[in-house]
Amino acid sequence: MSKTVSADPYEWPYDGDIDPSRTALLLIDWQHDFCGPGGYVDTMGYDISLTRRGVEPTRNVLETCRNVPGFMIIHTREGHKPDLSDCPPNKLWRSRQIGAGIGDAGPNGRILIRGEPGWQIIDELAPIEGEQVIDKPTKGAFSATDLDLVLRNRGVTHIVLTGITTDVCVHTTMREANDLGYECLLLEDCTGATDEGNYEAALKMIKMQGGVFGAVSNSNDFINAIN
Ligand code: C5J
Repeated sequence: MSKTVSADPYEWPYDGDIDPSRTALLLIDWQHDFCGPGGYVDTMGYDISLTRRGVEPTRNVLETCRNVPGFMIIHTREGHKPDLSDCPPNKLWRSRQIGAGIGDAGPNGRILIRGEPGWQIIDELAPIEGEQVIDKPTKGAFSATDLDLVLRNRGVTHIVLTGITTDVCVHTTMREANDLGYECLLLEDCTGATDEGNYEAALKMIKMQGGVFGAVSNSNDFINAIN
């Protein structure tokens, strides 16, 4: 393969062709709690059509990557232990303030609790055998997980990000990855936020300073590049 992706603010990646053996597709928190009816985001009163709209483009990217030998695929899930021992008290307090208390009972079981229906990844993007799933009590996928170790063990140096929400878990993860030296690309139609202004701002922030956190592209350009 000798391919790069048309991206903003630079043709991605910075160091030449995409090498599938050194690249991972990251699917961040495609869980019912963040894009399904009765989940955490819905219970907070936000519009889940904004967080759902990346599902189809992401499915196309996922299917494409599944057909590229050696392309690592990693899913993440945000959630807490049933006894909430891994939930910081301030995170718990804030969730209660907005009427969607972590651990409270809801239509999809206890909100953001591991093993509950709301915590599951949606069927459209569910992991299949051989794909890694990283559970995290955090917004970023690197702190409090073994994601960095898993990536380094496979020699991964480049990460393509999809997921929800753009301004929270996706951004935090992209910033962590960038600080750790990973070369990052976010696919803008494969992500969504609970607020359109935050979505736009999150994309803009990535592109400042010549790509301070990496670059931004879209599903079509990425698929065309690796096909
Ligand atoms: C949030 C996430 N928004 N997955 N989590 O609380 O972005």
